[in-house]
Amino acid sequence: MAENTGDSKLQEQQKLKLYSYWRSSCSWRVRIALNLKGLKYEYKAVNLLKGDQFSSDFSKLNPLNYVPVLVHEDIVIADSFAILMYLEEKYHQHPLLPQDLHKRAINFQAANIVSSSMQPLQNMYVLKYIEEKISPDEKFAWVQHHIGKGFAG
Ligand SMILES: N[C@@H](CCC(=O)N[C@@H](CS)C(=O)NCC(=O)O)C(=O)O
Repeated sequence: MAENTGDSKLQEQQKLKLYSYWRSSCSWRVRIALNLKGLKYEYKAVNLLKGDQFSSDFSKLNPLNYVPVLVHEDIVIADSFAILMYLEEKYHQHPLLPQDLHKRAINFQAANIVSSSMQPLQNMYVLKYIEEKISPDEKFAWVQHHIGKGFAG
C-alpha cells in the first residue's frame, strides 16, 4: 500500500489519539513507538489512580478498563501489542521490527514475555488484591520476583 505524503499524511496522523497514563508501562511502549516513527498524536490522559479507566466514556473504548487505547478515525485498538503492530503495518517509516525472520521472532518472544508473563502479574488490581488479602509488604516481594524472573529469562 502506498504511503500518504505531505499534508494528507500529516492530517491522517493528527487523527491519532492515544489514551494513556504517564506511569503505565504498556502506554510507554506505544508512546515510544509513536515517537520513533515520528507520528503526531493527541494525548488523552486517563488517570488510573483516580479511576478514570472505569468512566463510562472510557469503558466504551475498552470494556476491560485498561490503557493504552489508540483511536484512529473509526478504528479503536485496545492493547499495546496490537497497537504496535497496527502502527508498524500502517506507517512504514522507522520500522520497529528487523527484517530477519529469526530476529523478528526473538522480538515477538521478548514482547510476549513482558506482555503475558510479567506485566499482568503486577497490574494494579493484582497488587491491590495482594495488599488487601496478604500484606502491603508482600506485594513488593511479588513484583521483584516476577520482574527478576522475566528479565532473567
Ligand atoms: N495487555 C494489555 C494490558 C494493559 C494493562 O494492563 N494496562 C494497565 C496499565 S500498564 C492498566 O490500565 N491498568 C488499570 C488497572 O489495573 O485498573 C496491554 O499490553 O495493553
